[in-house]
Amino acid sequence: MPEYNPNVTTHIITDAPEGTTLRALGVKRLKDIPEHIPTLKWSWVVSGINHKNSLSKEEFDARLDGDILFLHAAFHERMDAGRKPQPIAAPSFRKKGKERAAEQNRGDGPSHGVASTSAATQDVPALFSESEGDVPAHSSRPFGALISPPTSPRRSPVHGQSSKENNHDPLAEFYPQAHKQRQQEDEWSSLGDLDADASEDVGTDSDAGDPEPHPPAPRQKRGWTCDKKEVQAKGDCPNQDIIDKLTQLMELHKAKMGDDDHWRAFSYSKSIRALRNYPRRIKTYEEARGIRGVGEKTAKKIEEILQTGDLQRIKYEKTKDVEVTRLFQGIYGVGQSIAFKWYSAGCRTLDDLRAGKGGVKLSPVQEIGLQYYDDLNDRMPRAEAKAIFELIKPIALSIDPKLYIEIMGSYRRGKADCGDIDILITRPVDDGNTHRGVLPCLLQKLHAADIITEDLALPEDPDDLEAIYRGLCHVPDVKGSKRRRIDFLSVPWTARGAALLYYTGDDIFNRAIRMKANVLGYSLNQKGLFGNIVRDPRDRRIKMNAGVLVASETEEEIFKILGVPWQEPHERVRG
Ligand code: DCT
Ligand code: MG
Repeated sequence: MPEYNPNVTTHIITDAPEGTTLRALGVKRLKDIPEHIPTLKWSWVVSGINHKNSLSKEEFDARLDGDILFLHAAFHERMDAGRKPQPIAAPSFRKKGKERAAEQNRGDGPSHGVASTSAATQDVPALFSESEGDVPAHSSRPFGALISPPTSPRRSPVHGQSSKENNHDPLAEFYPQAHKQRQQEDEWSSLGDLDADASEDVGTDSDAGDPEPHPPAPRQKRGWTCDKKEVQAKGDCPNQDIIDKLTQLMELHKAKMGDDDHWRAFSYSKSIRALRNYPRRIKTYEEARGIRGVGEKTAKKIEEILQTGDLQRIKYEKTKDVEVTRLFQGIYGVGQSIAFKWYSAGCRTLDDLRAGKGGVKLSPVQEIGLQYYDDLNDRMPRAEAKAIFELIKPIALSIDPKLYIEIMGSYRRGKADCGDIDILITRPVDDGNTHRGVLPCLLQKLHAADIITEDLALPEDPDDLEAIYRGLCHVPDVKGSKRRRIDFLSVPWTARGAALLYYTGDDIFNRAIRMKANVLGYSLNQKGLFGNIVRDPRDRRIKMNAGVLVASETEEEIFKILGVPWQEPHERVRG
């Protein structure tokens, strides 16, 4: 949430000391926080990530609802907070009160429920998740259920118009929230494979844990990232050298699992964001200190960079564990905690892993990742992606000439190099047929043609119209051709526009357009734009198909309804 609002907030997540937390919330004492809102440590969130798959539904619900909250209480004084029912009349469902609170807030702005002073989940639409909206493949969203967009579409004054046609952008006030979401997701992604017990109580004043030096500034009227075609080029920032050094330091902390590394990385990301928006070259410590989001310790580091052009702390933090775990995280399917596990088992090199040193055992997918380590850490030239796609397309059309097969991702955005090949498969249904069964047949033919070489993830039900396949491919009959990542995405014909939009990206553009959709009362995901969003009363998750489908067939109609000016794929570059 951009601001703490006790009428809407369901949980407060903080790993910061009491003073910092109170400042972030804008309250004087812990007592000022209502008893129905628990104040929890990050470990509560992580406990859900770690155990989601192994817990029974009851156990998992208990983690969400009260019973074990005290274990993760951020402050002793608030141990029991949240374990008593809310003081809002809620005759039929325990959770109804929160829903009602969200409804009450609906007229004022976005109704997200988790307030966080460090890092918490944000509203990330599910990515081809189960019908109840599970953890998306591209991002981590363990407790997305706690966060709800409004349940009915609120028409904006600019509904259906481009913001260019209407000079006033009524959504500009939510722009800072878009930045926060990205920042918090970045924090999540640093957890990598998500089995890490990465969170610790870092209740001490950390090196970089700067409290906000000033009260929140008035909201800036800037508009939505997705609405603007021009984006400030990286090189245009007058403080880029400072940002680069602080980014290095942030990445080093992200790669560590020390008590307060997570918090430090978060703090640096906040300062970096503030510096990106600062229009002038910083000249002094005082000037740096005066920027909202830059605290005392970061300002001192900025001063050091200004005076020496360097930051000693980077050398200090560049330790063996960081180096090794980074190396291990380059293996497909390996995140931070697995990398640390292997490091702790005594492995220091890829050869150590190959030899199974310290009893380390890799999964079949990690084995493939290790075998093609260099290939998979390399981006392919655009021409290679094109060549592979041009081999695949005729094979697909030989199965069914009416098939629609399109390459998406960075290739469709016109990028000169691609990390992988993202392919959409669907088929018009006007003749009464569908593409059911095409994907398994195509995969089998691509294996036979030596284009697909290894499978990484097969669809649960390959005959489903909606399925994802992940694997490796290469250009056959070319000596030394590298292994490349390839994804196939099969979707129903009616969902092709939403799928194209999502898988074309880029991710920043996607995030911005989804947030804009949420604020307008819709939910946008790779299946479509939905209105009248309803949540499952049992677990508060948004039912994927529970809303009313408003648009999904073409990208154009989705843009139009959301009031986003049409942009060609190559114009959707925001990252
Ligand atoms: N996507 C997203 N959010 C993410 C990751 C991906 O919305 N966190 C969307 C946008 C791009 C699309 O999915 C395909 O994902 P990738 O293949 O990972 O990204 P890409 O833009 O194609 O970049 P790359 O060249 O690295 O593959
Ligand atoms: Mg891609």
